[in-house]
Amino acid sequence: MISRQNTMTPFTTESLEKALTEKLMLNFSKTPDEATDQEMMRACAMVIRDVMSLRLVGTRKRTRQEHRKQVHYLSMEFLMGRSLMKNAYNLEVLPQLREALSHLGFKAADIFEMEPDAALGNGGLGRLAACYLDSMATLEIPAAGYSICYELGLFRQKIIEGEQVELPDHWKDLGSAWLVPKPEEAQEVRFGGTVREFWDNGHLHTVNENATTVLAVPCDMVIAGYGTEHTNILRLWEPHSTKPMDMSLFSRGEYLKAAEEEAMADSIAKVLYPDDSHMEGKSLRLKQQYFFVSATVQSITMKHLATYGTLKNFHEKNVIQINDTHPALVIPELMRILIDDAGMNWEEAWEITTHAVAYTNHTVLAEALERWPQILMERRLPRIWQIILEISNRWQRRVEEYYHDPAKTHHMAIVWNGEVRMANLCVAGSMAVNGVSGLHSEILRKDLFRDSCGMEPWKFQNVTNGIDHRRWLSEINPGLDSLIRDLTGGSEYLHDPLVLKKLDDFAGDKAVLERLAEIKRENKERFVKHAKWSRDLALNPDSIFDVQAKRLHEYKRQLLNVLHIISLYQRLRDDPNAVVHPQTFLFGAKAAPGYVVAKRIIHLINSLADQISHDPCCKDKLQVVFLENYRVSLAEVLMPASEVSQQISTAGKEASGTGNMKFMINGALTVGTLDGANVEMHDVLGDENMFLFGLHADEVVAMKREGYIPQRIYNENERLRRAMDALRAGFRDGVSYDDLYQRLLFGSGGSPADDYLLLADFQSYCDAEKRMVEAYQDKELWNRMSLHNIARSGIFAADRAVGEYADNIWHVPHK
Ligand code: 26Q
Repeated sequence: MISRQNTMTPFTTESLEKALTEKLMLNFSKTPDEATDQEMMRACAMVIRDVMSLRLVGTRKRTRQEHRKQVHYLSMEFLMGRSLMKNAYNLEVLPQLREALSHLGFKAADIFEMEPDAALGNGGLGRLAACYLDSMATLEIPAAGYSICYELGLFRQKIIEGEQVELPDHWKDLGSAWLVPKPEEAQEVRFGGTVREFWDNGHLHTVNENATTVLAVPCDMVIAGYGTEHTNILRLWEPHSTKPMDMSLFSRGEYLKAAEEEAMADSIAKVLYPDDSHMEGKSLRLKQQYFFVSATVQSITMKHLATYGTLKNFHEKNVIQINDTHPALVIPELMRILIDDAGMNWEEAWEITTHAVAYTNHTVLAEALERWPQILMERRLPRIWQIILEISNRWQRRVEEYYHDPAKTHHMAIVWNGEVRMANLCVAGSMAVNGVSGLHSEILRKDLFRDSCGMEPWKFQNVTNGIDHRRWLSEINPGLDSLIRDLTGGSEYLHDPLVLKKLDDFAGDKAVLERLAEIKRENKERFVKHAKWSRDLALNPDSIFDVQAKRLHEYKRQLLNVLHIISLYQRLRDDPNAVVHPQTFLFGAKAAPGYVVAKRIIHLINSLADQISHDPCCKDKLQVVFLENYRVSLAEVLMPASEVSQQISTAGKEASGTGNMKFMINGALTVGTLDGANVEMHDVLGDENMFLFGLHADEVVAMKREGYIPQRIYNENERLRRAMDALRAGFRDGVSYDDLYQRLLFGSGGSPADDYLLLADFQSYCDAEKRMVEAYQDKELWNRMSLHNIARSGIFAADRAVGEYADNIWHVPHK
């Protein structure tokens, strides 16, 4: 029995049992034997939250007293997943919680399973923000995350007759257990109306009249660090209409205004936009952005004023990190507050703003870069529009004076052709601009932002992404965690992920390699059980678990994976000995609801899965599985069970990737291109510990420049041609995929033929897959490679990445 109690562990099993029992009685008037799993989950959340809230008081007090600089991390997305196990882990009470629950007649696993994922994000960018919250708290950085309290998280995906169907995700029903509303800290956000300027006392004043006001009420989620009492918050803004609708108001104008405000408040936080690769200039999205940005900047500046009595030192005590351009309106909003509310002049306000804001870019895909119609800005945010225009004009003058080159003026412009280019606004208004992997940052410097970089080279930095290794290894893979503790002499790696390097010393130790294999086997069996229980799938644990789990996008090339599987299937039909080791290909992917091609690819994967599962010649040799509703909690069972990680994007397109790191740290081997952070994985692993293939980023550019003709490859490569022809004909369900075939060979819908060079990389990919299967035959070799992957994954910890932000961009001290 665990009954240790010190300052770090706030509970013994007994005290936790008592606290849970009390919570159940106080809140639900039930004893533990009367309570449902749901009620118990709520009680757990409340008890854990109480401890964290108490710690928050201490952290706040210290931050204020010591006048410490604060980090404000603004993101439209925080893909938090579940919190109960994570919080119990960070408070170091997870074993006590499991035991207490069992004493009270509950199964801990069932209670954890009750919790819905907080899916307030699409994918990589949102999950990154969540991992960084954990590291900022653990590194004892005074920080807060800010976003929107969406009513519905990312859609739930159902596969019906092979196709994706989207269902609403009502995460708040239980997920709200972690939220604490703070109505007394509400802020008013104004939309529309007109701007009136007037002189008073020799000062020009600006007021926004007849605006529609929405009240922003914070709902705070407490974030506890690991092994520290330091605690931060994630502040999610919830829109409310300013006043309750007054039916007795007969003044017509007032009545309609009230109705308008109510409608606006109701719509703003309804849904998270489910598209992570295509920018659409939707008015509601712009309202969402300004809503959370304005509330955040008002709340930060107000608190700063309360402590320091002035905003003149704002940039010395605050840094605002923006997660891509989505919160870019912080720049004009901070300018507005400094000028209109604090009475500063332009130069002074600009100096403060451009020393307080830092921008992280997450994509170079042209279609994903935010550009907003000027007309929308003018109407919805008239004062912000004026400020953007002034920023744009001044920036343009600087560029002209520096370059005297109209081409560069055009390229670097903020307002151009009736549009506001948010990336250029961010570059102009930030003190630092960073990419998220070495290659990506280089592409930003040399390509996307080359002219800005020529003028202000000091702004451009790299911070390679990282993942929360406590969640993505220790918490979800207890077998591996215990092996690491045994081999490295304790839990030091949890605070210092580079300690994992010690595992390299055991590369020649057969017993260690065998234990590693046993752990993987157990995790595979756990996943098989989970798949059986949750989806009634029958998986073969003796097969290679080969996984591609990520959002569905053409640049990520799930279709290349499919073409290879089709080809393998054809070989198997020709020759029953063609498959040397049984293989299971697992896919997890959501497609943006409006992305027709991505949805077709999901359908194709399901058609192929169906074909293979009905063909007796594939039995115990080949299986394809589409995992429905891929999300954080599913990734948590999938990663530890994975053996092969597919990271096969067209080189130059994937900014970093973070799934690649989660697979690596769980001992899966990567089949991948030299793209994003794969490049840095290759730097530490070498050719011998991963399966590289395909064109390099510069070769991709050159091939496109010289005129890429996929039909040539189709004509010359018989293996490819057969696979493509099968795609065109379709499978036993009778669905033809001629559209995808045409898109690859001739282009469609305005896209050039094979825009992502699948055909160019096909043969090289097949060769890499072959090398992978050969390596798998040599158990010892495979296990050693797997060990090296885990050993060298330490640099991909979020603690390292956040440490770099703190040192090089935020200039704040950390543990
Ligand atoms: C923009 C405008 C309008 C509507 C939606 C959007 C939007 C929303 C989400 C655009 C992009 C996103 C998300 C992008 C994203 O997740 N990018 C990924 O970020 C990861 C973290 O840095 C990287 O590892 C991935 O390579 C990158 O694709």
